[in-house]
Amino acid sequence: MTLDLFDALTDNDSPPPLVLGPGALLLRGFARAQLASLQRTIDTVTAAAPLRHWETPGGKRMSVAMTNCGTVGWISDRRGYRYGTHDPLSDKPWPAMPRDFMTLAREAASAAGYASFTPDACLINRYDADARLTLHQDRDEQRLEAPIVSVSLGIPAVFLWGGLQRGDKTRRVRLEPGDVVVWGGPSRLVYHGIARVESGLDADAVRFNLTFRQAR
Ligand code: MD3
Ligand code: FE
Repeated sequence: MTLDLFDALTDNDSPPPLVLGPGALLLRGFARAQLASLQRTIDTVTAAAPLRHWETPGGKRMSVAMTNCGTVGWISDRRGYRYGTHDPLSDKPWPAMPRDFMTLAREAASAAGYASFTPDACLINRYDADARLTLHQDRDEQRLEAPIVSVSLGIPAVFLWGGLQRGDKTRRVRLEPGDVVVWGGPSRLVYHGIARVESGLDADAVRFNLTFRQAR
């Protein structure tokens, strides 16, 4: 990627490029028309499987509130990170993947060149003004050949995009509501995180992020 391309990417006034990095495609505004209906679907899922702050294996409370839908969901506790079929809070299966979620994830993957994406898990993240997600890799999934599709809603965030080693230089990319990013191929295992959300003057404003994964 050239410096010019990166400058264009981070400049709100210029038309966005599609290629973020090898295998990583930013579909700016891809979900913009569906933001209100997606939020209603999130509210339905979180009524059945409430957002909660997982404990890390090291015993820290995550600042991001999380829940899942799909046949499996991502879980963290003192025993580690893993995917499981049931919500540990209720011992019930995670809510099924809503049809509008599945359709959006498949259309975005297809637009990015991944023809047969079939996510079995959707992780729902909620960020309040103080929430952060430290630099990490997503490697708890058994299907690393499948991409991850992420959808941003609510207030914007500063996304950290690193390399394949934790110490690699990170770049900052502003993710806005309606932005969809597809991360596959050589970018599937890049280190990434959320530096902060842009709450501005509204301390109660929140950001939601959906990540669609093929975990099993
Ligand atoms: C790049 N979520 O849930 S989405 C996560 O905004 C996570 O909530 C962030 O990182 C969020 O694990 C970032 C963008 C994203 C998601 C997965 C990736 C970028 C990725 C996997 C590999 C590479
Ligand atoms: Fe991640």
